[in-house]
Amino acid sequence: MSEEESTVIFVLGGPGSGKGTQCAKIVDSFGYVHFSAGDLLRQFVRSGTKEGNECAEMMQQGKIVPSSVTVNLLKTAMKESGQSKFLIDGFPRNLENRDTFLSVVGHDCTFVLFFDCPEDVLEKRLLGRAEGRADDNIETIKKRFKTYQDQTMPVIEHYDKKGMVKHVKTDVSIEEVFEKVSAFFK
Ligand code: UP5
Ligand code: MG
Repeated sequence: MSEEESTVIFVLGGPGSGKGTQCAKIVDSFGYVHFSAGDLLRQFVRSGTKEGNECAEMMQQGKIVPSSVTVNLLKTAMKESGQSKFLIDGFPRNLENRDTFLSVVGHDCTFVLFFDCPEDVLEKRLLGRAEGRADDNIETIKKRFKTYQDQTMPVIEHYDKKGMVKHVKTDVSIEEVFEKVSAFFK
C-alpha cells in the first residue's frame, strides 16, 4: 500500500447505528475494503494474550482501548490488504485516536460518514442482535452510549467544523439508509 495514495473514509455513529451493515453494502457496490476497529479488537481479544485480556475488560466497560493498540491493528490490516480505498468503521472514537492515526498513517480521512440515530432505536437493535457479543447487554450498552456522547461526538464536531461530515439519519430501513449513503460514493 502506498500510504500517500490511500483513500480513507471514517464511518462513525452510535452503537448499533448500522456501521457494519452499511459498510458491507458499500464494499459490494463501490469496491472499498472495510475494516471495523471493533472487529479487529475482538479478534485480538481471541488471541488470549495479557494485552488482549486487558482490552476485553475495557470493552466490557464500554471504554476506549489505547490508541496504540487500535492504530497498530488498523495499520497492519490496511498494509496487508494491499488495497488503497478503506472504510474504517467505528474509529476514531476520540480525538487522541484521531491524532495517533494521523501520525502513524500519515494523512487524514477524505470525509466522515456519520450515522445519526436516536438512542431508544439503538438500544432495541443491540438487544435484538443476538450475535453473542459480550458487550450487547443493557449494562454495557448504557456505558457505550455514554462513552460515545462524551468522547466520540467531539470527533464528529471536529470534522463538522471542517465541513468534512456526511450526515445520514439511520432510523429508517437498511435500504433507505443505503440509498442516501450511495449518493456520497457515486
Ligand atoms: N440494523 C442495522 N441497520 C438497521 C436499520 N436501518 N434498520 C433496522 N435494523 C438495522 O447493526 C446493529 C443491528 O441493527 C444489527 O442487528 C443490524 O441488522 C440492525 P450494525 O450494522 O451491527 O451496527 P454498528 O453500528 O456496526 O453497531 P456496533 O455494535 O458494531 O457498534 P459499536 O460502535 O458499539 O461497536 P464496535 O464494534 O465499533 O466497538 C465495540 C467496542 O470496541 C467499543 O465499545 C470499544 O470498547 C471498543 N473499541 C475501541 O476501544 N476502539 C475503537 O477504535 C473501536 C472499538
Ligand atoms: Mg459494528
